[in-house]
Amino acid sequence: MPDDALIAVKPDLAQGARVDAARHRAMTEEAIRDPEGFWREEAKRIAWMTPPTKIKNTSFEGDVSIRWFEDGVLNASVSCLDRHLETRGDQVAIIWEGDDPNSDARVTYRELHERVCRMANAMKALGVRKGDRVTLYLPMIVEAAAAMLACARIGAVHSIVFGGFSPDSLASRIQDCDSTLLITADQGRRGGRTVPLKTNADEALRSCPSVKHVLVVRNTGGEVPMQDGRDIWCDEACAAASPDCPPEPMSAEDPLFILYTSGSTGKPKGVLHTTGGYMVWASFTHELVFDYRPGEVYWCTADVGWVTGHTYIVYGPLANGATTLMFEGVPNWPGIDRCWQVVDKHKVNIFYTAPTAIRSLMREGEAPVRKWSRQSLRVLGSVGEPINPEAWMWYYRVVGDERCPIVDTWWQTETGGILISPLPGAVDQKPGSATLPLPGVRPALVDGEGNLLEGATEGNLVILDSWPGQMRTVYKDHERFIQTYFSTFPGKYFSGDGARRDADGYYWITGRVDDVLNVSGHRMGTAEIESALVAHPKVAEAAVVGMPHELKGQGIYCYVTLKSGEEPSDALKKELVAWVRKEIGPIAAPDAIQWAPGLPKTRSGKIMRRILRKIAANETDSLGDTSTLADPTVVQDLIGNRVG
Ligand code: 6R9
Repeated sequence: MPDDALIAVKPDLAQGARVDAARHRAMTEEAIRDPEGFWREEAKRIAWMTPPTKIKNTSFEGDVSIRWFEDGVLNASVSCLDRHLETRGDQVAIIWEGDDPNSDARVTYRELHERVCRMANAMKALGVRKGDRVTLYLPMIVEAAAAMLACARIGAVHSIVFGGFSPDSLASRIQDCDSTLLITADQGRRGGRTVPLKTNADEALRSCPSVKHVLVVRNTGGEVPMQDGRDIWCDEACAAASPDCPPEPMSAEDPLFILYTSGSTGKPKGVLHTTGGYMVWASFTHELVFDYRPGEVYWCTADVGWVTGHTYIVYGPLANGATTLMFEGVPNWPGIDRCWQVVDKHKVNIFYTAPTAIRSLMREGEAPVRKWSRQSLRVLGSVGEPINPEAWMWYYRVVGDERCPIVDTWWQTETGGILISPLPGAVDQKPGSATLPLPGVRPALVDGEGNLLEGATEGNLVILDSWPGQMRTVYKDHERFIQTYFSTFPGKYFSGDGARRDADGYYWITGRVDDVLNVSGHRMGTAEIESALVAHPKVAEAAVVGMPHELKGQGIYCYVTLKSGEEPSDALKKELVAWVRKEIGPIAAPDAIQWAPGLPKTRSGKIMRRILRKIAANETDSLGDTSTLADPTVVQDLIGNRVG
């Protein structure tokens, strides 16, 4: 697809939009010209006990200090709950759709408020105080959102560990932040199977002396052992607790949550977000990027165990008084059409998912999508990895019937919320491009030495100045924070991603820079080659890594998953090599293609290239940590069928 393929903003969308092109330009200019004034105004979108007078106090130099709205006082749960009671107390806050298509629930703002207050009081009764850390290990049930907000209510810092993580991963995350309380459930449900959360938690807690109590949500009703004195049923504790819980006054820079995320090296980092700036950013970006309008049903398919679930299932939508859909299940169970069935059932207006999900649905063809009306859909979103133009077009053409704009949202756990994305009513889209920065975001591209690059070019993606939603530190390790994000290019935040900027100033994220190949002195994004492969009609998914190559420095090693029904053959390999040569140029011709029935992915759907690089390099005795893989058996299969 040519770069200049442009899908213009539809006039009807621009008309009713929260932000149109003119407003987008004005906001962008204003935020650069007068950040203090701009953010002083935007801060009013959330509820303050004491409004801030000091707006921005940030430095990317030296010790790196980031403070926003620092003399403001607030409680995040008030913005998400209390302030809506008068205007929309009986509006549905959360639609819960169970794993089983016959189970769902609706919780109004008033009901959610009461549930949160009861849980907050139950936590208080167990001795949890402001500043204490509470780990959440929960399935996608309403209690997960309630527990987050209950922590916020009393000033406790939540740390969510994705329910698919192993007991070991849970234990190390509890140990790092010394949580005193764990909130979990008897079991979770996903794709018709149960997940043994309480049993996993028991195993983890053997090495977590800091945890004094465990609140256990009765979810499946499955039989689980309860340890006397330590484990308490959540429903009983909440029933006994008062529904009245005054919100704890928090300083804007008091921590709201910790979320562990893996970097390129070492153990997962505890990314720390604070209260005021994060809430402003969550609300601002959710409203602008999804063009959220009152009364609409909004569905983000992420899990609350990831940052996307924090900002775009709970804090952003609830701060904006939205109806947010929480889905317990998986996109392909009981049928491959589950997402569209849910869209029709709940009349979803805004749908936000990951490219990996789109590609796997695309693999099954159009019929399962066409079976459902999807008439309610208005805006579609993508997040988590670069979306190749073919998947983008399929999403646009088949899922959105060429009616819904696609917002390809670039951001990271560290950024708290979206930084680069089109706005549905303001920014023309280009398939595969995250397009332009949001107002107040100052991205730039730098070369290897940190020199700023101008115009249409390619380089390392940095951010020049702070935005309110930025992480403040690595929990208990500020040195690592500085080291990881501010030492490669001193004075600038380094994202770890590479990007291209075209003549229109649009950004095209090429992937992590550690995934960039250097073939005969030519730099190439693995995402570019993957995108070309996936554009072939027989290819469902592809992952490309570098491998040591005598002549070229690095050779191109491709793992290719074919669409169902397609047969692997040597002839097809040749065809694919020729295809990539044609799509990108001879320099991109793959040196090796391996058929991969499955790719090693984390449970959030990210391909673990580190492992693929090792297999390609035939260094399979040093694969490193594979504990975060969704399906570890995939790796053995790939090793057994290595090429070359
Ligand atoms: C929100 C989230 C962050 C990394 C990021 C980048 C990749 C996310 C993207 C994207 C291209 C997009 N990424 N969104 N790449 N286009 N729209 O995913 O956070 O889990 O911390 O991952 O994901 O490489 O650096 P996180």
